[in-house]
Parts: sequence; structure tokens; C-alpha cells
Amino acid sequence: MNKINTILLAIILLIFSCSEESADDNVDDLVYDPENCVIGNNIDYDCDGVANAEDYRPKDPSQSEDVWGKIVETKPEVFFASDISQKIKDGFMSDLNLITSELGNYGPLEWWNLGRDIDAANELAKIYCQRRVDRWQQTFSPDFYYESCLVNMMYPNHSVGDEHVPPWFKEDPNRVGDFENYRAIVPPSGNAGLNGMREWGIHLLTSSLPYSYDDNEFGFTKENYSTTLFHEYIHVVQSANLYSTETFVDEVNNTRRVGWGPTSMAEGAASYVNEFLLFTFIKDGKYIKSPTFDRKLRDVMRWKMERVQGMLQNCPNFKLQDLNYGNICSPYDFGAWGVAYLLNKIDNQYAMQEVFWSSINELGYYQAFEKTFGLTFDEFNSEYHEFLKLPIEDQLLIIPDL
Ligand SMILES: [Ca+2]
Ligand SMILES: [Zn+2]
Repeated sequence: MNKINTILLAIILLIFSCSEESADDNVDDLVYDPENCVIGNNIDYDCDGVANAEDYRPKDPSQSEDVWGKIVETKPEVFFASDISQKIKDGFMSDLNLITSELGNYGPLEWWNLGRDIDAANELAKIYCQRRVDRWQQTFSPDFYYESCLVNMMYPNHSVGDEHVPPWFKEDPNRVGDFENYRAIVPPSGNAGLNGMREWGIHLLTSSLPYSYDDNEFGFTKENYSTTLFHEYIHVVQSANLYSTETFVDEVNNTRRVGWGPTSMAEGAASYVNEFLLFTFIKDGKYIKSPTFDRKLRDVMRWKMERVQGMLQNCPNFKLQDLNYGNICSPYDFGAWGVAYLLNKIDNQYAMQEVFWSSINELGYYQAFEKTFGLTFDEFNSEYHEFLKLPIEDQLLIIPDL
């Protein structure tokens, strides 16, 4: 790969970002118009064969019991806008099947893929919003929540009348709907995000067009998106292993669940492990790489380290827990190398998903960290600063030769 491609790739990887966010629902005073099923004398709103009184989520047929954090049989539900080609859909599903079979199929999961076409995006929004209304998973005005949802997803290119647009949307020049925000991204940029929703009991993800699965239109191979898909699914695993519903709003206005940990560690784990898994799958014959894909894991980590060293002069005394989204020192790159350091230290490349995250519920984040990695977070910060002073060839020795 030549240098221009390398730089472009670096930019694309940076643009692919994500966050865990969540919003409060407010469904207390909705009136349900029943077309419901009946079991004996008992109502079964969602017709899943479980009466309301016994049903964990009486309005959601995918959740008759609490399966948060459990491996489930139900396949992930993946939605594609109608302008997305079969080739892209096939590539996406192939990678999702691979990562769920490797890391566990956590559910229920919905993944919404936007294309570029506005009408197709509005059609997708209708499916999304009807489901939210049916399942009482609304965050909008109870008076006209289906239309409000459509506006919320697709503003300013929504398909319903402007009387459904709340005044605060019109007053905010930067307001863009949750789906429209992804649809409007122009390739070769892209974005994908895990958007919760713990309070609905589901994993909810949204992506812009996964164009990399369709040949070399923009000069990228499918591996560029495979790592993004793996990255997002690693967040799902992290989220599934955390049971808490308690949230707080952090300093960059992200709503996060207690136990999620510092942004640099969540993003760093996803960013390092997504690369590690790709190269492991290739080695094991589980992933057929593109003919022109000639990177090694150490190449990718070398580029990340070069970026870290470039940024380091702007944050010479950084603490990993302070590197949040938007920081001049990227939580993705600093975190990825921090995680690589930790996994090498305990000689277990699978420790995040197999040891650490599942122990947070019981111990809390920082105690689980100490128990898993054998040092306090402060000690980790100090050791990591020392590690960053080493020559790059020495640093790369901790990365598996894949
Ligand atoms: Ca039911
Ligand atoms: Zn991420």
C-alpha cells in the first residue's frame, strides 16, 4: 500500500467513530389501543404466548424474559435501506455471522444500515418508528409519537408535514435526524455507532453505507469495513456483559452507564481487538482476505503508534481516563496501544471479552481492572508513559506477529 493510501486509510479509520449513548424513555402516559391476543382471561399484548403479567417486556415479542448478557439463539435483526446492493448486504452479513459465532450471539440486537437515498432512508425510518411505537419504546411526544419519531430520525429530510417538527428542531441550525446523520455521510467517509439501548433491553446499532463491501469503487477493500463491524460488535459484547442500568452524563455530554469505564479504554479495546481478531481470523482461515490486502497487525499498530507519538506533544502528562471523544490526543489510538500493553502484560489477548468485562458487575470497574491486570489504573498510567518512551521496534514486540 502506498503512502497516500496509508494516510487516507488513517483518516477513514479516524472518521469511523462511535459512542455509547442512551436516552430516557417517557412512556408512562401512553394509551395503548389493544388489538392484542388473549390467553385465558389474560391479555398478551405482543402475542408472544406469554401473558402480560408474566412477560418481561409485554410489548416486545423478542423479550418474554430478561436475556441481557446472555448468548441467545435468536439471530441479530439487520435492516438495510432499499438502495443498498446485495453485494454489500452479503458482505455485511458474512462478517456479522463470523463475529457473533466467535464472540457469542448477544441479543436482542437491531442493526440499521442507511444507504444514500433519501426516500429509501425515510422508508427505513417508517419501519424503525412503527416498531418503536408497537413496542412502547418512545422518547418523543406521546400525542403524535409515530410522526415525531419519523421527524426525529430524518430531519430535515423527513417525510411528514412540518407541523410535526418541534420548535427546538427549527431553532437549532445543527439539528440532524438520527438516521439522516448517517445517510448524509458522503463516501469514502463512514460512521457506525452503538446507541444502547439498555433501558429497552436491546442492542441498537446504526451505520452509514458499508460501501467497502462493494469492490474498489473508492479504493478500499472490505477489510476496512470488517474491522468497523467487529469494532461495533465488540462494544455490544462489552455492553452485554454490563448489567447496570444506572447512567451518568460525562464531561463531553455522553450518557454512559456506570461501569462502562473511561472512553479511551472502551474505544481502545474495541480498536485493538477488532484488528487482532481480523488477523487471527485470516490466519485461522475463517476470513478470506482481499487479494490486495497486504497488511500485518504490526503494520496497523505501527501507524497507530506513529499517530500517538505525533499527538503526545499536545498531552505530555495525559491520563488515559481523561482522553474522551474530541480530545486532541485520540482516545482510540492511545487506548488501543494501552489495551495492547495490558493484554500482553497478562499474556491473554482475549482478556477483555473473556475476563475483564464480565467481572465489572460484581467488582466495579477499577477493582475489576486491578484484579484482571494486576495493577491499579494509576500504576497503569505510569507504566504506559514509560512504554511510550521505548523505540518503536521494541514496542512492536508486544504485538502478536499476525
Ligand atoms: Ca406477551
Ligand atoms: Zn467505538
